[in-house]
Amino acid sequence: MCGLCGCDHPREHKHEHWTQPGAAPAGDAHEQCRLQVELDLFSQNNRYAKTNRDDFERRNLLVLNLVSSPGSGKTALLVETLRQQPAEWPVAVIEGDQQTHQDADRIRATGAEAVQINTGTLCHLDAHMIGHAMEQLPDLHNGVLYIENVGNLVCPAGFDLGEAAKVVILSVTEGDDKPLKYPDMFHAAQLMVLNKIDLLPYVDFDVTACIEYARRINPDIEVIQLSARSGEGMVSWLGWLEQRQRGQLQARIEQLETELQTLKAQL
Ligand SMILES: Nc1nc2c(ncn2[C@@H]2O[C@H](COP(=O)(O)OP(=O)(O)OP(=O)(O)O)[C@@H](O)[C@H]2O)c(=O)[nH]1
Ligand SMILES: [Mg+2]
Repeated sequence: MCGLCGCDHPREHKHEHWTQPGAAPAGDAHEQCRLQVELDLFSQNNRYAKTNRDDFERRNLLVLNLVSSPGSGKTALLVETLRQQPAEWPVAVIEGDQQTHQDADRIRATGAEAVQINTGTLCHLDAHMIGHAMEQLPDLHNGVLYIENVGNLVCPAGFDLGEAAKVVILSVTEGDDKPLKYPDMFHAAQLMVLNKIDLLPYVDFDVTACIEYARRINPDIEVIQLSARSGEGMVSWLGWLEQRQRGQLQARIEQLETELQTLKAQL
């Protein structure tokens, strides 16, 4: 049995391709096995994501998956959002980090409910983890669920959690070329938040170029510039959140009206 992927292929098959991507000859048994494991992983995740999405729709929850490299300001943005957003919005946060409960503690300090997921060696949240985290949260309806993913600009791009949108946060200290270097994430996101704009006078960051790079990857990506520290631009972000909630509510109303018509037709 193969000790790497657990398949039944004989041990003598070579595994160079695991440490040297692309080195495996086409059709290699273990390469096929690895691809199958990946396919199974994604299709299983997609099944859990669909269950989550159905649940979120039923509760009329706007669910946002905040993704970025470590330290871009995801938690800072969430803390500021929770302080400034209308008090009547029901809200909860799922925090993903490899280790520690620090971010969930920062969220709870605002008075909001938060669940911390520690992923250990994993570099991303997956849909199954979100389903379990939901069981630990109060029964939330007609509000917003923020998911702060593990700080990583690569892996979280490939995992659907059942969210309505991925929001990629890029801080101006990271360099304006990131959309080109990590295209999957910017392709998957519906909104790019450019954070830490209070630091623009001190860093070599070309905002126009960055937005052009992001739209080269994803022509439809929306952009909001803000500073979670100074509060500049927060109005645009809160407006975007409100608009998304209204859109979601409208879609839910239309869905219920269609279901009602179907039921009436059966009378
Ligand atoms: N100057 C400035 N600093 C900021 C801003 N937003 C966040 N920071 C700082 O950036 C650092 C990282 O912020 P976090 O909110 O912890 O970043 P994060 O993305 O949640 O980090 P991870 O959870 O570790 O991935 C902290 O020291 C924040 O105070 C901002 O708009 N301006
Ligand atoms: Mg954080």
